[in-house]
Parts: sequence; structure tokens; C-alpha cells
Amino acid sequence: MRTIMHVDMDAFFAAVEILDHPEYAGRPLIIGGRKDSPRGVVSTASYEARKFGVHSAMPIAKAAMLCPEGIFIPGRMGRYQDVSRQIHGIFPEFSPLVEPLSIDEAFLDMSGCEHFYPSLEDMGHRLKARIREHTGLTASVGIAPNKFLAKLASDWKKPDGLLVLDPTDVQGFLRNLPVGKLWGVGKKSEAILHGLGLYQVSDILPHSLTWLQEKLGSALGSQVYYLSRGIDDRPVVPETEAQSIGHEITFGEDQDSTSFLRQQLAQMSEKVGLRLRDKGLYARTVSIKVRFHDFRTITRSHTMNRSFHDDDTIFGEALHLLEQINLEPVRLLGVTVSNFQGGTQLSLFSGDDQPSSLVSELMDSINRKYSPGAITKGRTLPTDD
Ligand code: TTP
Ligand code: MG
Repeated sequence: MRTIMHVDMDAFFAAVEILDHPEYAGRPLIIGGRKDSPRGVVSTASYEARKFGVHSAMPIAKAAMLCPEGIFIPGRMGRYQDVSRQIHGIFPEFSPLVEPLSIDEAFLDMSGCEHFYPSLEDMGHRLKARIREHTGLTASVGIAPNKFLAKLASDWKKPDGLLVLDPTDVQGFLRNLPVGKLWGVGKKSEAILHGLGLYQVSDILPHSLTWLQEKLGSALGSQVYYLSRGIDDRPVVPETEAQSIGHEITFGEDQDSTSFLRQQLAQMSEKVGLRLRDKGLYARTVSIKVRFHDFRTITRSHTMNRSFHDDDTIFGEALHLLEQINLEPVRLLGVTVSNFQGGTQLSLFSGDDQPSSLVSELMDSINRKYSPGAITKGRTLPTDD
């Protein structure tokens, strides 16, 4: 039997803003855009704002109608990422087996660590206290025999909650759970389940595995069957080999100068290229991420029919992607490469790469010896618009 702990920060972006601006405490606070921002979307809202019906992914305009006295702010992703790094830095103190799930949550496999604590409640309290003393923020924690139940448990008593789910409590806990809360059941599957007259977990229990698989397909059918019985064997998977390598930068002010964005893209492409080559990898896909002044975020990708690891290809592709975007003032810009071809094997098309690869290698050896950016190409230097 495993002991899994799920941690999720409370109203994360809003809580960070309240930390930095104590005058917002206790007030309805909405992150995602100014009140009059026409296309803004709510990224999160303080619990005071949620009482008005405001929630993540709602248009700011609607939030402004529901909660006219709310404080609306655009948000500062760079700051949230810093705090996220602090929080994720705490988890390894508790377990060597940590699976980071998102900016503000993680699974910790605590199996075998139970005897370090007088009780599982105490284990949860200690993690919450550690996060609080290190960051000043509250987290909610769920402890249960598996991932599915631990995540439900952390959500149960939010905010600042702690729920330990004993195996003997599981059936009672799940009975009245809406089927949409089962992991893997999205809006579409939820509608199918409702169509079958299945609204909560207790409605599913009388049905056989075969019946559910007939109605929902083999994979989802068995998932729903087992989850409704509280059975979930998914292991906690620690962050392993990178699936992508990227850099992003949040600007202090919105940027609309194309030459500035081009220069930033060039600098990030060099950093990404250096890391790619350091790992001995070749990638096939370049992606860019652009967050606009109103917090809308888009990504664009291009996959090439050859693999590459040189700065020129990364920059060239990233710039091409950027040029296809209808640019408005930009808050954040990022470049990522992915779709790795392992090892250091030469690309079939390496002939094309040769000259720039040699230049890259020379620059890398200098940059490794001194500091990143010690030697760069002209395009990374500032220019006048
Ligand atoms: P969540 O953990 O889903 O939400 P939360 O931390 O704000 O609130 P809760 O107490 O219910 O956990 O997401 C973490 C952060 O991710 C959230 O603070 C803002 C961001 N986010 C978005 O930007 N857009 C979204 O649609 C969601 C769901 C979250
Ligand atoms: Mg959260």
C-alpha cells in the first residue's frame, strides 16, 4: 500500500500578489487583466472573488460584471515562477520521489517515510508549515493510498486544507462524488455518462467492467470502473530526462519593438542551442511562446524533416514563427526545442549544418569557459528601431 501526498497551493497567483501587496488581503482579487481589458481571461481569483462566481478561464469582462468591486490586475508570471521554484525546492526535503504536476502542485510518494512522523496528519501539517515559513503562502494537502485519491483529498478542504484519507474511508468518500471528478473524464465523457444515467460514483458501481467498456471504450471504461472503486496504480513519476529544452523571458514592460523581440529571440536561441549541444541531443521541433499584454498566451511550433542542434536553425525557425504572428505588445517570449533524436549521431543532412555547427562549437567552448553570452552573434546585440 502506497502513501501518496498531493500538494496544491491556494489561489496561487492571487496569493503571491497578496503577499507582495498586503493591502489586497481579504478583498476580491482577480488576476488576468485590467478591468477594462477587452480580451483578458481570468487566470485565478482570490477566494473572496470566487464568492461572486468568478473563476479561472472566465473572460475578464464577465468577471467585472459579476464582481464590480473587485481589484483586477494583469499578473506577473516571472514572479510566480520564482515562487514556484521555491515551493518545488521544498518537496525533495520530504521525499526523493516527487512528480511536479504544474506551477503550483506536485505528488510526493511518501511510502516508507511514514514512521518519521507521529501520524499522517502530522506529515501533512509539517509540509504545510514548511511551505508557509519558507514562502508565506498556504497550501492544501491530501494524503491517500494513491494519486487519484490524494488529489481529490487536497481539493476537499481548500483553502489551507488537509485531508488524510484512510483506506477504510475511501468507499464512503467516493460514493457521492460527481462522475466529472473522476480522473480522465472530461466534458465529453461526462455528458456520455450522464446520458447513461450515471451522475455520481455510486451510480457506476452496479455496472460491470465489460458494460462500461462497451459504453465508453476499453481504456476509459476500465479507468472509470477502477477509479470509482478507489483503485489507481499509477506510480509517482519523478521528473526524468527533459522532453524539451527552453528559455523564456518576462519583460518588465510590454514590448512592441520588433527589433528588440528579434534580439531577445536570438539570445534565447543561443542559450537553448548551447544546452541542446551540451546534452548531445538533436531536436526536430522549434516552438515559440508569446504572452501578450492582456495575458493571452499562444504557442506556435514547426517540426522540420531533419534534426538540428545549431543556433542558426533554432533562431531562423523561431523568427519565422514570430513573424507569422499578429503582434501586439508582448509581455513574455519563449523559445523551446523538442522532439529529440537521441545521441550524437550526425544528421543525414549534416552537410547543410557543417559551417554553422563549427561556428557554434567554437562559440560554445568560449561560452562554457567564460560565462554564457561571452561571445555571441551580432543579431543578439541591441539595435535601434
Ligand atoms: P490552480 O491550482 O488550478 O488554481 P489556484 O491555485 O489559483 O486555486 P486553488 O486554490 O483552487 O488551487 O492553478 C494554479 C495557478 O495556475 C493559478 O493560480 C493561475 C494559473 N491558472 C491559469 O493561469 N489559468 C487557468 O485556467 C488555471 C486553472 C490556472
Ligand atoms: Mg492551486
